[in-house]
Amino acid sequence: MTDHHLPSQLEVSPEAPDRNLALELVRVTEAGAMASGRWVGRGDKNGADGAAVRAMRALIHTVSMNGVVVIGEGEKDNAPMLYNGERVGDGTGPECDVAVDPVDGTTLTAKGMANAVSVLAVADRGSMFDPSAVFYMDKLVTGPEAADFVDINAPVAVNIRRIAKAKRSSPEDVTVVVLDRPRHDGIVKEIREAGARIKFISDGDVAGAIMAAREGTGVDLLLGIGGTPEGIIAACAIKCLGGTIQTKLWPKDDAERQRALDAGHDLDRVLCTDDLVSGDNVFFVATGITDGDLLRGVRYRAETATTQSLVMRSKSGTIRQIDSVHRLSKLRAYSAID
Ligand code: VTB
Ligand code: MG
Ligand code: MG
Repeated sequence: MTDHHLPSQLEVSPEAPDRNLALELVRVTEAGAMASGRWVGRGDKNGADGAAVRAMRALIHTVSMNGVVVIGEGEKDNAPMLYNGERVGDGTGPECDVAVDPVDGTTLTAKGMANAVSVLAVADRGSMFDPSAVFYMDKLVTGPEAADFVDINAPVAVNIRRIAKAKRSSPEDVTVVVLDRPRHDGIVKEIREAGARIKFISDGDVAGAIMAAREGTGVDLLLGIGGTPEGIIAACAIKCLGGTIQTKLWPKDDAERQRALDAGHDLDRVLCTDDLVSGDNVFFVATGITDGDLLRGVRYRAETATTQSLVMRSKSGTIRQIDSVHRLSKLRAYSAID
């Protein structure tokens, strides 16, 4: 007798639901957030960062992946953990690139200000852009509605008008998130002249990029110069959310410009989402450290800590928001201020 409920091999292979690595990765950013969350407001950004790094490194080795850190805590000499080139994961499964920012917003954490997050992204081996040549990049991020109408080489006013049109609104309705830095005085003026509104952030343009791409945040566009590693991590998020990130390397001085040219970079080239992370097998997770526009920060109570995380996968496009309750007595490792 044939059993009609048993699928044949052929039926299973192409369409079978596979594992969503992000659901394992989220434990790592939860651990990072819970550890650095103890440092909120303590005025010690290195303490906050170090706590997140140690907690994440302890947990990342439980994740079933064969990972290499390509965006991490810098070169081995300066950072003994989660350094570029470090192998992470339990060593099983396909090779992958790992980008980690244990705390995006160490100053935000040290001051107890909004939007500090712990982030981690994973993609196929060799798919992430190497950020080492240039420290900063110029960035433009917007969500799916307006993605096809923006161009980082166009004037700010043109992009704002096009976003307004795509959203059937007017430039006055558009809100742009910008890192509050003197280097942005020019674009701030242009945004104001175009009639749009500005939300300044003091740090944390990974969260800023997600706000620009995500529906319902009140932010339509991110503009300005921020860290190159954060640009690639943001591209991983955009891969999952839809929308676009367009960037250009932005050398901070002549020496860096020359090094980038010597390394073969074309500084006029626009690097878009797919140039920053190729393929469609990207996982992105972020856990809130402090309360923010995207995620609630870590809350501690007598017995428990709660976290909120964004868990996304490009292949399926699933966006999960995960609220977790952690029982501290069972999790001494991440709850200690060490
Ligand atoms: C941004 C932001 C980071 O650095 O990349 C920024 O996302 C880069 O600019 O949170 P500055 O050197 O002017 O700070 C951070 O603010 C800190 O890593
Ligand atoms: Mg950091
Ligand atoms: Mg950072």
